[in-house]
Amino acid sequence: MAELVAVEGDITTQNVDAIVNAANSSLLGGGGVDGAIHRAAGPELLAECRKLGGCATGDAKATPGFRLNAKWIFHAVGPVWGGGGGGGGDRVEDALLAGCYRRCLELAQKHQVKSIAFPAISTGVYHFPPARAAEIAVKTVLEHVQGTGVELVCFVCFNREALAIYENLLSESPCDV
Ligand code: AR6
Repeated sequence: MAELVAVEGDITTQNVDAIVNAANSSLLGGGGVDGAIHRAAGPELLAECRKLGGCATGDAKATPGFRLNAKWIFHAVGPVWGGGGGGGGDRVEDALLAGCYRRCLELAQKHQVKSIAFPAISTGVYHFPPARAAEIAVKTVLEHVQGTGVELVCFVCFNREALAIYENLLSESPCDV
């Protein structure tokens, strides 16, 4: 049984077993949530990331959390909005974003993570529309969390507007699955 919640705050200070990073395919750091996580985790994180050889868009790779409260960081690479080609209602970016959430839940199962916090992947400099991204995030977690052993999924929103989107979605969904 997993509970889904939304909170407003900074993902680097969450008391969970694993936090998810919105990384780029080099996995060598950047701005936004990626920069904040590298600053908070310390320089050991970059050294560890160098060993991973990058990561494909829609995939995720794990490192220790180093100086964070979280034991694990799952580095997910979201799509750049408009970067997936195609268009219309069935965009490549949607599937790639869903892949990030699905792969993080697989990593959570592998590493016996009971609680995990996600940021709103791709909704910053990658410009994925926030409401569409949140819908994909919640739907993908609801579809894939069962059987992973994860008991708490926390969507960490960086501002009140993002929080309102998630609260609205979660009020319409079964939040205990
Ligand atoms: N805690 C929680 N959420 C945050 C935090 C934080 N400390 N900081 C920002 N956000 P972004 P992306 C929110 O740009 O769009 C990096 O340079 C932010 O408000 O961090 O996936 C990487 O290296 C937004 O809603 O990630 C990549 O190159 C969300 O996190 C690229 O940016 C994601 O914004 C990835 O872009």
